[in-house]
Amino acid sequence: MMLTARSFASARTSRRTVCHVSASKAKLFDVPVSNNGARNRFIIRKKGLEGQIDIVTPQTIGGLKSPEYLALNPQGKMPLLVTESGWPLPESEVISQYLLDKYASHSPSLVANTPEGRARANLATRIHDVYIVPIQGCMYRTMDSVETRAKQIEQIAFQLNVLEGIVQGPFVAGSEITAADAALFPTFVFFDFILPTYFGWKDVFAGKPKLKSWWENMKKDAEGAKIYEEIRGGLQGWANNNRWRDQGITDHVANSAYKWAY
Ligand SMILES: N[C@@H](CCC(=O)N[C@@H](CS)C(=O)NCC(=O)O)C(=O)O
Repeated sequence: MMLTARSFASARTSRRTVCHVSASKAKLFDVPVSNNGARNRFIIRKKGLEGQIDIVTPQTIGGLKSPEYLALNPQGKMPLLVTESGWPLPESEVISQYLLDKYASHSPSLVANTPEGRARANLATRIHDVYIVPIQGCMYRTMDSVETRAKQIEQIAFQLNVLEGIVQGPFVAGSEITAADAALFPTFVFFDFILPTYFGWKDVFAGKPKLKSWWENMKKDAEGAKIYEEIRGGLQGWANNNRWRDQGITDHVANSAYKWAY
């Protein structure tokens, strides 16, 4: 994913942060449009951990592909948590689970209170991470093959139906918000913004009443609303820069030999 021009903190503030907090305050490297990192931002805010963890853009140390960042995360991806002891921990779901564990005494727990609830949350997160995240770029990245893009859009439609069968309501694992809601919701902001506008979908939630009701519940949540605004703001920035035209996506979707809308 491309870095958005918007950042959480001004470069000046962030440079200052990098200098003085390294030994005492953890840092999450992320940007507003990043759906994977949004699950960690959601947890940090829900648990009120802003005093313990700063959220800063990777640009503060030269960007995702800079030697400084790659030394911390060789994958060159965000999010990345650098703990208070200076340990770099990548991978958003691993970071989420670490935050739940490390800050278990900060409510809400964001963990379901039955084995079945926890399994349901883990299942939804796993479906999202294994079958959706690796292909989400088909919605907004340049791709050589129109056929591959079309197959991946079809796969997203399929996985939405799988998730409809998993979500319990009102939240993924039942009555309480868990880390699974934090993981899925940001990606649905992508679906909701991109699929109708650029791929001709009428309604991402058509025929999926459980997901529809969950989506509305999440948008009403204070932290959910904040994530919604952050990601939509980033996507709107991409739209304003004609991203979908310039990445050749509009041309792909104009090819009526393939199905794009579900
Ligand atoms: N499995 C990783 C995926 C991380 C990922 O793909 N992050 C995106 C932003 S949401 C990224 O850093 N993209 C930049 C790139 O790949 O160059 C996770 O869950 O943290």
